[in-house]
Amino acid sequence: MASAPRAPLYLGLDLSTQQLKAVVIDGELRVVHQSGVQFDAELPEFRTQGGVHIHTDRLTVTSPVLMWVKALDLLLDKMKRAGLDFSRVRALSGSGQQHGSVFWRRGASETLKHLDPDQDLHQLLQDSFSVSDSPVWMDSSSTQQCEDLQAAAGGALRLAEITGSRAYERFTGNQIAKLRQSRAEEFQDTERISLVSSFAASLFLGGYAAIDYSDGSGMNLLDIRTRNWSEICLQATAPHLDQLLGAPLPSTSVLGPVSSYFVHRYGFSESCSVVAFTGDNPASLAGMRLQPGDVAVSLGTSDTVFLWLQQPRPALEGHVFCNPVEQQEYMALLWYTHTHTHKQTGELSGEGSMMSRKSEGTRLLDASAMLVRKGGGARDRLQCFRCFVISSFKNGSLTRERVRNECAGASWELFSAALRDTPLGNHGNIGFYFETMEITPPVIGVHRFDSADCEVSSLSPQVEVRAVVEGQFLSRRLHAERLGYSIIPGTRVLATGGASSNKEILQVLSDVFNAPVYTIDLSDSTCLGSAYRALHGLVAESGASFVDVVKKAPEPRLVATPHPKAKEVRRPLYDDALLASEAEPCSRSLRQELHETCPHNHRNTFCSPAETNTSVSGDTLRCTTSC
Ligand code: XUL
Repeated sequence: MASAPRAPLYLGLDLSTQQLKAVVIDGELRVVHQSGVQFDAELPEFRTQGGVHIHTDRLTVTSPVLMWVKALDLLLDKMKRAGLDFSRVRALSGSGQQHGSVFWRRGASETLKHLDPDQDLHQLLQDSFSVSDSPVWMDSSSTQQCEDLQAAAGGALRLAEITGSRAYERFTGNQIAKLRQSRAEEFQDTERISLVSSFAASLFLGGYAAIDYSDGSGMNLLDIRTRNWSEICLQATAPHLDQLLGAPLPSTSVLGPVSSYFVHRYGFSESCSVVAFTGDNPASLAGMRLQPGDVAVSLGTSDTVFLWLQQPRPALEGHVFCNPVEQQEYMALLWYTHTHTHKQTGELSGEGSMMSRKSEGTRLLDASAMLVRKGGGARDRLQCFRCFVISSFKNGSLTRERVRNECAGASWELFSAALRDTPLGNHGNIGFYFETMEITPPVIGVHRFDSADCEVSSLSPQVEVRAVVEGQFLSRRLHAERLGYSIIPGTRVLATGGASSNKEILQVLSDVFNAPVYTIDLSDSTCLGSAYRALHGLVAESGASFVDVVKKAPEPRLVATPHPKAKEVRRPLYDDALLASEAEPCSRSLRQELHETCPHNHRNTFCSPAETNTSVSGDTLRCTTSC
């Protein structure tokens, strides 16, 4: 049933790595409009690949901030041409790729306040950024800053206790520290630092938007208990940083009405509310409406696995994020089990022995219990605690696309046909495809193995297609299991993101997880989650819960059930090799050095107990390739 002509609408946006998208829903939660702008194809003047520039060091990854602004001009023009009546939009919210940062030049806040509706935003804002190339989540160039921050905070664990995560290169605080050191002049000229999400919200507000707690948890700067910037982290990162960041706010906050620029240029109502924008992963959680026992797999530029666990199993990798929809909850709890020991901090004794790893796990469990205890008995809270676990994988859709281009004539139809024509288990052929430094696990390398578990340099095109998809999903499943995922009656795998519209890929997902796979009608839960959050933001202050507000949303659709033989397909080689690759107690910087100094000149190397030893900075590292 179509909505009444004047019925209110809610707009959700997502500024992701490769595109800017919008979804509009009505009060019945029906999708009434969708639009998008692809950066590479529709804004070729910025010369991005997959929406980013990868610099010559292969570690620095940025996106032109003006490309994002111009994409918003294009998107709103498209929506207007498609006949969307902006005056009906009661509230809008959005999300951005997590961790990325925008540096506003001195004077930009004045410019934002007085935007001339006769001009495009990208013209008006062309001089408003002190740094034109924004660091994004794919960047892994701030290892030194990570080590410095951990040392200042009293170690990786202490930092995790404060901010929810040990130091990660892509996390914004470490990117800010790197920029302050390497581009002092631009840094001096900076008036405000936004996340990608709060940057997009600022455009709509006509003023600087607050960073929300949930996206703010991905910066290594927010104290997730006090929900304020951590003094220790601020000081270790940059002087007067709190002034550059502004005060963080709950993710459900209404930030204010839309700026008069949008009222005059596009016909928005003056009373349209801007609800705080958040990160793409928190927004996706909102869009998928995860339930206990579910595992959600987002198949986008990065692949992300979200879990809702009643009892998290301690592991050594992870992020705790504040919950984006329920103010009193934490969204993500991810434990880490492998030791990124930074020797300077003297954090682990016993050189990563099983004992020391076990005790680190226990300490993390204690830290979590401390978080959980807030406001109630630990046991009770632990049981009702909304424990979302997130693992991020950098080698997602870009890797699948590369294999599609090389092995399936750049056609998704041929890619799907290859999956149909090859059996589950791929006759024992398998591959690891970590083309860029992975996040989980932090390794790099492409390795293919035949049915005799011998490393081979190539596989036939059809077999390669299945190898990449099975390999990726086995890795996702393995990490999910290590975090406590197990199939229980009623377990659902919820798939979202671009590749979730491909039936054959979802069949492999179902077979590998040995559980039924469901999708929501829209392949993109992030935008939908933003539209839901816009609606919820209007009533959150009065105490309405998110679950109640979205209960009318359509149920996910069953799209694949596991093959009866799925249970029998086991990949011990894959599991062993991946677990072994993570057991090595060496720091990421050493891994990178290894990459450069492998005596056998291998292009693709990663740490693992294998035959060959090589010595870097006094630490024993190993090259996995059979030399
Ligand atoms: C999450 C992460 C990625 C980005 C992708 O920590 O780095 O999932 O959010 O946009």
